[in-house]
Amino acid sequence: MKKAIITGVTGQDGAYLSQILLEKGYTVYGTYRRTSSVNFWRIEELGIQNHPNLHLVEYDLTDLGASISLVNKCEPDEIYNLAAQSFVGVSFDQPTTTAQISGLGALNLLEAIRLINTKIRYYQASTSEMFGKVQTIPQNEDTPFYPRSPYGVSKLFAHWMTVNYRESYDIFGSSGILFNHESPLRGREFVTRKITDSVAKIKLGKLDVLELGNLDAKRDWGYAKEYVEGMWRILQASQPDTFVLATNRTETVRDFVRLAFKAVGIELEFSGKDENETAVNVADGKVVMKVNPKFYRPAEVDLLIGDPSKAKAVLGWEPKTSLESLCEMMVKEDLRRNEQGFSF
Ligand code: NDP
Ligand code: GDR
Repeated sequence: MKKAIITGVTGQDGAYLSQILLEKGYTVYGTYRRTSSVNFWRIEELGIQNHPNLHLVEYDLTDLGASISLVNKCEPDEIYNLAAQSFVGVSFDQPTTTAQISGLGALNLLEAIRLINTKIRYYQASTSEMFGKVQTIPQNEDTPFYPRSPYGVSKLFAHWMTVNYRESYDIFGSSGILFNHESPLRGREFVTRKITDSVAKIKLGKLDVLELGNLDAKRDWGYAKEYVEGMWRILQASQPDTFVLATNRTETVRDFVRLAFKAVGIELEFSGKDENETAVNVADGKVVMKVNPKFYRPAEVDLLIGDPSKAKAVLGWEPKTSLESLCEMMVKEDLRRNEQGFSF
């Protein structure tokens, strides 16, 4: 039976990856941070919190000693480093913390592997945010990087450290450059879930208006559950390497708003431009979405669209869920949660 450490088990990907590794017969050590109120709502929603092969371990990625003792104690075959300060917007307000967690944190784990057992396979959660300012489309493993946020810069450090430890110490360090992936377990600070939760509340009469920032940003959105399967495949490959996981379709934030309202039967009409843009419900003329510049970022990533051909060719991985189905799934779950009087 294989043993895996998943850092960030309380996050979206950590929860889904734990679920699929448990299904594959792994023993999973899922790490969570000590806070005054630890929240396990995602693994509870997936019904795996009491799985006999899931061990929850307290751990902070920024602590080198803790990283060494984690790897020492668990003796894993594989480590999936999913923990991060993952919110791009916050990284502008907390750049140092972001660099310590999302950048240096990865190095702590690589050091632990180098010191304890170089046979451990390591997965680094890299990101399309490393491409940042668009240079070529679609983006693939050879596209030059140009990060546009402290988050993107920190992740680029972790990415290159993974490559460097692979080349320097022969460690099986692989990096998945994943484009945005969403699900009903997505945090509510991210735009898709913010939209689907707000649409559910508007439909149920609990909210009047959804406020958003830049509606012109284009993203390549996939379904998180399929992407964590891709992470696992990346570590089962015969060689350590770097892979892009994406859908190769890009849409604007505005398009996602339209889709989400459509999922509850509301047709929108958009008018105005930039910070004056609004959308009304065609049926009753009420404003249900408006732009609030407080959600703008100091520097934006305008257009992401990934080319996952290498992952398809080498790993047999490809995305299956359309953006329409993903959006409907998220809206449906948010309607259920809001009807039942709770929403995480
Ligand atoms: P989440 O924000 O949902 O989860 C992040 C996890 O990291 C949480 O469990 C969080 O714990 C944990 N964490 C944060 N700081 C620390 C720390 N100092 N020590 C230990 N754990 C910590 O992210 P996702 O699940 O969406 O993403 C998973 C990974 O993939 C992240 O590294 C993200 O940057 C990256 N990524 C995500 C993409 C996406 O579209 N989702 C795309 C590309 C990359 P807590 O619950 O306590 O905050
Ligand atoms: P992103 O995701 O920055 O791509 O990072 P997010 O959903 O936060 O933003 C996507 C785009 O939407 C625009 N936007 C808004 N974003 C938020 N959060 N809130 C708003 O109100 C809003 N209005 C418009 C943003 O400006 C942006 O252009 C995610 C994270 O999961 C990262 O950890 C991951 O690495 C990347 O995806 C790939």
